[in-house]
Order: sequence, then C-alpha cells, then structure tokens
Amino acid sequence: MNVLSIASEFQISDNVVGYYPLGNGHINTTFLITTNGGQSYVLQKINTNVFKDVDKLMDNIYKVTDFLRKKGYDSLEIVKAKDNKLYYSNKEGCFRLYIYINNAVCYEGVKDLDAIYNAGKAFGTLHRYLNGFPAETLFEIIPDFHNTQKRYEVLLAAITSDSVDRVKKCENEIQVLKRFEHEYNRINELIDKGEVKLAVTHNDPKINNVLFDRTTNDIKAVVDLDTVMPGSYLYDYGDALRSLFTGQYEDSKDLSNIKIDYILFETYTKGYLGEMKDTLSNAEKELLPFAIFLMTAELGIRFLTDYINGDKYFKIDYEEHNLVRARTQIKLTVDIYNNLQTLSEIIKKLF
Ligand code: GN1
Ligand code: MG
Repeated sequence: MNVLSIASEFQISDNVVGYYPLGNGHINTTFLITTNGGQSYVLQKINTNVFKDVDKLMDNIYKVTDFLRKKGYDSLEIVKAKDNKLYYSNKEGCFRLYIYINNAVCYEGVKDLDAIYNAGKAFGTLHRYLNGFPAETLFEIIPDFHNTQKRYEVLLAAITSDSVDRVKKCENEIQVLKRFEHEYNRINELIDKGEVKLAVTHNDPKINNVLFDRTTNDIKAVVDLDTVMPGSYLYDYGDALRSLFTGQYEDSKDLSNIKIDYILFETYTKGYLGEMKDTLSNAEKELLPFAIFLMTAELGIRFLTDYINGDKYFKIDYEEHNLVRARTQIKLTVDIYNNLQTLSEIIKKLF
C-alpha cells in the first residue's frame, strides 16, 4: 500500500513527506501523515468488511462533526478528497483523512485521576451537545450494535455451527455467558417502553478514543466517530467504564489485573454526572451499574463469537487472541455482576 501517494489524493496544499502507524484500533488501520508545511494529518484505511457502506459512514461523520462544530464543540475535521468526496478509494480500499490535532495524546490505560474525571466529563459533554441532533438523519451504520440480546443469539448460532471446530476450546467461557442470559434484554425492553431514551451516542467510548492535551491533561477531542448513531446513554457510560477497568490489559493473558477499580469508577462517574445528572431519567440513573455489566458481557460475547467463527471481525495478532480478549471481559463481567449493589451505593452518594 503506497501510503504517501494515497495521502496526496486529498485536498492538502503541502507536500506529503512521511508517515507512521498510529494507534491500535481493532478495526481500521491508521497512519500519521507529515507534510513539509508543518500541518500533520491522520489517514485511515476504512475496514469495509465492518463498514460496508462507506458513503453512509462518512455522511454520518460529516453531519455529526458539522453539527458539533456549529455549536462550538471542537471535533474531528474531515479533509475531502480531490474529487470533493468525503473519502478516496482505489483498488486497495477506501481511505479518509482528518486534520491531526496537535499536542494531543491518547492513553490505553489510566494516566491519572484528573484525566479520568476529564474523560467522564468529555463523554457527558458530548451527550449534552448531541442531545438536539436529529437522529432520523443518521444511518444506522451497524444495526443492533449494542443489542446484547441479538449479539447473544449470534453467539448461540456460532456455537451451533462450530465452523472451525473451536467450541471445545471454550466450553467454560460459553457456560459463564449462558448464566446471564436472562439479563441481556433488559435495557432493550426499557427502550421499547420509553423509560430509557433512544439518543444519539458515541457507541465506542473507550478511553483511547479521548484525546488529551499533552501538557495540561484537558480534553482536546473525542475521536472515532464511526459508530455515532442512535443508542443509549447507558451503553456509552457502561462501555466507557468497561474499557477503563480492563485498560491496557484488554488483551492480557494474565487475568489478575482484571477487576473493578472503585476509585476509577467513582472518578469517571463524577465527571460524567456533572454534565448529565439532570438529563438522565430515574430508570437510567438506577441502571448505570447494570449498564457496565451489560456492555462487558456484550464485548465478551462478541470476542468469543469471533473466536468461534474463525476471527472474521476483529484484527488479531495470534491464533487465540480473540479467546484471550473474551476471557478478560468474562472475568470482569462476573466481578461486576457480583458487586452491582456496591456500585449502586457509591452512585447514590454522588447524586
Ligand atoms: C472495536 O477499533 P476499536 O478498538 O476502536 C469495536 C468496539 C469494541 C472495541 C474493543 C466498530 O473498537 O465496539 O468495544 O473494539 N468497534 C467496532 O476494544 O466494532
Ligand atoms: Mg472504534
């Protein structure tokens, strides 16, 4: 893949001079592009196996970033291709370019508590700003993205077909996930009843999707807007804490570090509720701890499904990578489920 010549297909006046791999997402492939004019850019090869309709994907991101910018919220800035499209494609794939945000850094795990508080605040602020966004103008890029019940049904189907003969290697993990099957539909049911709001949300609020100012620790931007679409505040809140609890250990074979961190929980939640406590319904407030459980179980289900299906979705570095990832999520799922009461008590004190 000729990264430099692909980057030159976008509307930038300077000459492209170098590139480096950036980040470690499981889906897209990302490069930092440097130019002779000093401005840098982020080039991404879009994973079209996951994002099948790139026009719709980029249209969503354009609408959302434009909406946020007009409200005074700094967001990603797309650089169009020379033909004015929101992405460039050739026989090697589909590519997009963003302006690189200077002096920004992202963390795989926890930097310090200030950063965690700020991350909670960042996602709370994003939720508030997106509140008025006309949801009906967005495409549902990945339908049922956080429908845990459907994800579970996909897992059961994968187990039944056992296409690459791996079910025998993960019987224990399957049993644990089956234990919670009566819980997977709970938030869906409340969305259907209108007790939990269907809102435009980020849907991938991992800590490494927050850019911090390298010197001050302030929030620079929330990135990775691929999955901004209708969802629930609860899913974003739950998924953010899930990602904080696993932190840099999401891919770790050693499970000893995988557990609830109560300090992180309280710190992030304070930052988030500072922005959102007046917007959340009572049902949503009560379900905050449950949402962390649900999002953790869901990702365990997704990693395990992909392992059983022969690694068709998430990028892997070695054969059992998705099984290892599933194990971290499953261990955390159990810990959260056993401590829902304690988490609720901590939250009550914060209101
Ligand atoms: C994927 O590529 P990345 O790391 O931003 C996934 C998320 C998962 C996450 C787990 C579109 O996100 O849903 O939570 O991996 N994104 C998609 O690390 O499936
Ligand atoms: Mg992502």
